[in-house]
Amino acid sequence: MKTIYTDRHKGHSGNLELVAGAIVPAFEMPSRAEFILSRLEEVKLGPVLPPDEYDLSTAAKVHSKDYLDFLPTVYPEWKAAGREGTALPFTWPTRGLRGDVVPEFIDGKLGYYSFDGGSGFVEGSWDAIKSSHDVALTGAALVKAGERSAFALCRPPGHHAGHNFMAGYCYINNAAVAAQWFLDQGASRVSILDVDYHHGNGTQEIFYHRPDVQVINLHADPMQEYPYFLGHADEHGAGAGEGFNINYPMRWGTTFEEWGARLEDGCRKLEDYGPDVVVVSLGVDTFEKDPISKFKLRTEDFPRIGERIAKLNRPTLFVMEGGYAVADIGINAVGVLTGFLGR
Ligand code: Q9C
Ligand code: ZN
Repeated sequence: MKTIYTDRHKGHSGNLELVAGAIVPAFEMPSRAEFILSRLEEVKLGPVLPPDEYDLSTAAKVHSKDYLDFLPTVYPEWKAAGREGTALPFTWPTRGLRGDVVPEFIDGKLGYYSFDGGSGFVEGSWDAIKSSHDVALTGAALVKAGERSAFALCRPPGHHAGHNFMAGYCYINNAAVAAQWFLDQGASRVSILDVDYHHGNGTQEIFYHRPDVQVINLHADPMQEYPYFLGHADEHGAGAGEGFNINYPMRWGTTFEEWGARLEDGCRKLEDYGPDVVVVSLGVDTFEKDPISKFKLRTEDFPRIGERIAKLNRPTLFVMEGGYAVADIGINAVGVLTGFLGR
């Protein structure tokens, strides 16, 4: 399996996030991608290729133009305001407030275009965000060109980013952009299978009214876990998208016994849908030792995930999402991929 990777993610470092009553170093850090890269080299997964440059025309079909215009301006405007360190929002347009007027000043814009205080910016963030988008599309192009599978080693991740907001370490929704690109290249149906611990609220929101992308999410119950405000079992899609969104919320403490049964159910629904291509939002924060998560998957469970996905027998693009147990992230993420390859 070919991997797409670039060092350009490394400038997105030293970020802070707002969590549990404190501003702390972000759990989403450069070493995550480096551990995955060294593990896949260790097991000789396959060639590692740099991304090609893509314009944002496909991204503009899943994100709003004003949001995409905003992202590269964040850090320059932050500095112009005399600030340094991490650009973070601290106020948000909640229920009953004006959601139709974009503020002029950077603090207002950060709040307008975000869902939480988990998607900070530093000097190199935009370049990393753009490169992560390019990594996903380059992986998609390999699959379109006939590869059975490819691994987009994206950083930062994407599945919490919605049509016009960043959230949870995510800015551009890489998996959503890749799915849209497959459709634009002639696919009639794409399935996104999101196995990250957290619900992929951004992906769900983007495709909720559409029948051409089936979105299947296995995740921690939003009654207990971030992102809290989306991801319940009764969210089936709406309008033309009715029936094409499927959620499997699970309680804290869930083990592979239950998780694997939900994966089996989701895979059957995917087979019924019959997509031309599968995009896997690959998070490994379901791991028992993940520092921000509360599922109990073990290292030996991850290859089983890959094996089941391989049985779908569709062209498959893996897009990296979460996973914060840095010492084990390489073994677990690459474990899914070697499981998929049957070795
Ligand atoms: N103690 C992804 O996995 N913060 N994003 C939760 C942390 C948000 C995770 C509290 C977690 C976002 C891509
Ligand atoms: Zn996650």
